[in-house]
Amino acid sequence: IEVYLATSNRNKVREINEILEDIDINGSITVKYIFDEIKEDNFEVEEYGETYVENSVIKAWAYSKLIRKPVFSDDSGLSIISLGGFPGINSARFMENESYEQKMKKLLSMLENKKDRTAYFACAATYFDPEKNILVSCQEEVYGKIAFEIRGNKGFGYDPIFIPDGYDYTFGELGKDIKNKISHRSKAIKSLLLLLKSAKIL
Ligand code: ITT
Repeated sequence: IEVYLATSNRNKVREINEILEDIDINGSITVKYIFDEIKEDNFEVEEYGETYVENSVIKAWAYSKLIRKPVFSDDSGLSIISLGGFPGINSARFMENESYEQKMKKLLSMLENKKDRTAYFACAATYFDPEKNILVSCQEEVYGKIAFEIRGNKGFGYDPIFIPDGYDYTFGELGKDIKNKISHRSKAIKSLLLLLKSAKIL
């Protein structure tokens, strides 16, 4: 089966397809990048929700209008406990016009006088079928610590400052095989597929 992913972020498409490689739900399943098929240069979704799940539903609903087919969506972010969960659902919008290097440097400087470096990545995954009106969402997290410096260049976004529990390296150093075994996105996609399979939706 092929399902469109309601996102403007190609990294998510790549990563979810890597995760789906080992999964069999009545055959193989892959996600497709909507903007490879539909050219909508000015398409933007306002993510006005207050939770990851709400924002993933908002994206699934908005993108399904573009293609009128079932979609998956992903809303995710990094929450740092001693910063009150910041940047959280604002992980993409925080310092929006700066590079991820600048964004990570800023977070490291905000942690300079904090003892607790606990953080988690969260991912809400949604499936929405606009014709049958089926909506299924779930959320998963991976806990860890914020590193003392930017380390590694694998992955994307905040991966080079996140050290998952049980490891001494950042997601930026660990690479896709380990990341895709334990990440928030991998757990959320697997939970979503389990829900869809047990409800006989997929
Ligand atoms: P769409 O909304 O179009 O899907 P986006 O990149 O804006 O794309 P989000 O609103 O979900 O996506 O924001 C997620 C942010 O959290 C984004 O800045 C990512 O860099 C960061 N993030 C999410 N998952 C991550 C991961 O696995 N590794 C590193 N950073 C991640």
